[in-house]
Amino acid sequence: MARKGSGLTVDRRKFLTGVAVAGATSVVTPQAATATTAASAAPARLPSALPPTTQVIAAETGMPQTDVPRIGGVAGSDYMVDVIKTLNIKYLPANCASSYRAIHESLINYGGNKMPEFLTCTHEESAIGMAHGYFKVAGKPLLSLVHGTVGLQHASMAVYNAWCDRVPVIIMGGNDLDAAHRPPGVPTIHSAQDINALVRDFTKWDDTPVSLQHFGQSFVRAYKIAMTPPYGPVMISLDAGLQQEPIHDNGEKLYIPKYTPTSPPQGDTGAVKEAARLLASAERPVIVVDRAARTENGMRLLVQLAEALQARVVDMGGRMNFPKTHYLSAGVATVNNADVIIGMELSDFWGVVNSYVDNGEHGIGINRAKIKPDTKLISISSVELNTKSNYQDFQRFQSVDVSMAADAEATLPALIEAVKSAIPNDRKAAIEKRGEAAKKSRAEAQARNHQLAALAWDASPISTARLVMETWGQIKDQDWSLVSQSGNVSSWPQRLWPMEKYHHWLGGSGGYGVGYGAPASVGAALANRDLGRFSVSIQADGDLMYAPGVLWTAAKHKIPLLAVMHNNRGYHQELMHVQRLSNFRNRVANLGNDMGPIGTSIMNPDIEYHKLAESMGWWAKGPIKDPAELGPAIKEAVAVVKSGQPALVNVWTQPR
Ligand SMILES: Cc1ncc(C[n+]2csc(CCOP(=O)(O)OP(=O)(O)O)c2C)c(N)n1
Ligand SMILES: [Mg+2]
Repeated sequence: MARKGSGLTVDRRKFLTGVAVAGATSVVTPQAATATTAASAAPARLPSALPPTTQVIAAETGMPQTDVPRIGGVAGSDYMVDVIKTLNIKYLPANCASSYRAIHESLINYGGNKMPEFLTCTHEESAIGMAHGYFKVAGKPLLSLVHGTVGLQHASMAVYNAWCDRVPVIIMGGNDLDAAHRPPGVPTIHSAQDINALVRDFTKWDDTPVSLQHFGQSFVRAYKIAMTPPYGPVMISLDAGLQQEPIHDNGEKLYIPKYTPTSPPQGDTGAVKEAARLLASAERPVIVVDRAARTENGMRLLVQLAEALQARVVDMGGRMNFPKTHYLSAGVATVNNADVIIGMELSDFWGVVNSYVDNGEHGIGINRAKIKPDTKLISISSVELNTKSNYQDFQRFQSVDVSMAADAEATLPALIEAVKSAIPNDRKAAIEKRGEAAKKSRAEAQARNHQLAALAWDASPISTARLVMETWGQIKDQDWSLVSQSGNVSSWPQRLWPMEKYHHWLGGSGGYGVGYGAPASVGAALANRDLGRFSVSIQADGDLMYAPGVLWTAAKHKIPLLAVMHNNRGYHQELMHVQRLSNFRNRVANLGNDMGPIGTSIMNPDIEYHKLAESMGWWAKGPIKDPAELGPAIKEAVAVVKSGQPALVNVWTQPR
């Protein structure tokens, strides 16, 4: 390679090799460029192209600077990694971005890519969705990093789902605040005054630390707030300068604040007593639960409360709250006859005790109370401690008789004791009788479910009941976990599978933002992998197509997951909306050449999901249209998953 002022002509190939070795930090000196070109002037000839600019000449011929600047001191982001490591966060699903390059570099080089381990994601929504699913199995939050503006914009729906589902996720967004010194062009376009504003309405807390010590406090505080029930996502804006600059010695010694978990809020003693009195003296008490069991222990406590009262339990399904196999497990219609209802962590108390019919007589909804006017209502809800104004996840206002702003699981031990001591001796026989009646009606409901499941058993495309039961037939001997059910398969798993362990069902998205199913399944499967469990998802077609790249992340990081597709070739939920409204307006729906109103089908061309999955490193099979082929295909897939790989079976299904 030419050296400064050597006067030699430059061999272009050799020069480029040199630049590549020197790397992107190489800088050339313009003086050298001038000297070299002057000395190597060739005989005049007609130009065949535009002459090179000064910069091009310099880049082609100049001497790479050998004294590349190095950091003088310890990187600020190394301290950030030290702080993060104290909280034992196992994984960091993220899509890379320059605005957080400094902490990225520290995490993988200084931190050794352990605790947390970086998981390469192809979309920010996938990263947050994975963290969401992971928490519901592991009970521990993950950290994600995003490009503060565009990355956070991509992530935002998944953040909203986590917010509505009361799931903690710690998000940090890179941002370059210093307008006078940040690089112009793209880094400036990707900066904002306040990136957190984008998600402020649906995060529990956010901060923008301006010093490293401030970061230390913010990160531990963010973790603590996220992990105090009601859980929720939190956001930290990470200034590029703060990450990149060395730690300044200003006489202050950086320290890492100690994290102590906050104990969850319990219901007030007087309110607990009053609730117990109402429940103990009720004729037909009903317990309704949604996100009541935060842990396995929550389930155990709910069984104790239900058995003490011989009260039926309606599980709204936000979590696995109560064993489906228990004789006191009941459907939501049970509330109609109740004289006392206790609702625990309900996302929609109004919706439990009222019915609403869409597209009513005048094109508007019709509301009807389901319960009697004198039915007493008790509520335990931690979400009341954390209400925000803008997004309407708090649902319609429901008046209740006893209202506790408290965590249900933390309140249950006191409530169980209070109920036991409030039951008078002369009521015990009547309470036992209630249990007998519950056993009978549950057996009848189960028989009805089996009859209904048998309908269209041999249909092609395959019925959703058959899909669900063929899957069950192949996984029942595993320590299985249904990590997600996207789309709608008429709740057949809940109706037919013997769900009784906390990890048998994880609940839905919370915010009903479609696209949750695929990433949340992968995140939950990751947590299950580490616990030695078998993960299965029922994967809808529409849900998968929002961001299918998460399939690649599962294969890349060896996350075993069985995805059985509910491929009804459409957005069936929306198909029904447009169809029903067309009926209401006395119009024949315009189907184009598809099976549903234009805009609601995913067909012509039909997506070959098995090929899509295969292209990203999955074992896959399909499309399965003949129900007789389904069991054997799933069996093969189960063997693959047990060997540690993800597998997808693309099944053509009935709409619902
Ligand atoms: C992000 C987002 N976009 C659009 C919707 C509206 N939406 C609700 S259900 C649904 C259909 C989803 O299709 P699929 O996952 O295949 O389930 P299916 O209804 O077909 O069973 C859509 C588009 C939504 N809830 N979230
Ligand atoms: Mg669909």
